[in-house]
Amino acid sequence: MASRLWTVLGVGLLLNPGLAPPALAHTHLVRSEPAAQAALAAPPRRFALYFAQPIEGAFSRYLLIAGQDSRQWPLAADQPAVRHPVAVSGPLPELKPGRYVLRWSVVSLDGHRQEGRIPFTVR
Ligand SMILES: [Cu+2]
Repeated sequence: MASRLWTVLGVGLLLNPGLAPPALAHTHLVRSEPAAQAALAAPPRRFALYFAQPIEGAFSRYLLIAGQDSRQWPLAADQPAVRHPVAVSGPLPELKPGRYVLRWSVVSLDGHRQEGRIPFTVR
C-alpha cells in the first residue's frame, strides 16, 4: 500500500515538474553587477551575480576577459555564507578603460550547468 502511494507520487512529479521542490529547480541569472552592456564611468572594484535558485558554489567558475588583448583573469568569488548561495560576489582586478566580458559557469542543485557572458565597458 505504502509503495503504491510512493509510485503515484513519483508519477505525479514526473508529469508535473511544478510539484518538484523549488530547491531542485534549474537556475538562471537574474541580474549582475556590472550589468550586461553597462558602460561604466569608473572601473568596478567587484562583481556580483544574482541567481533565481541556489547554486553549487564549489563547481562554479568565473573568468574575466579583456576585449583588447584577450587577457584573462580567473576570478575568485568570496566564500559564501551558505553552502548553496543564490548570489556570489568577489573582487575584480584593476581595470583600465576598455571592453570586458565576464564569463560565468555555475551548477544548479539539479546538476545542470548554466553558462553566460556579461559584456561591459569601462570608459
Ligand atoms: Cu536544470
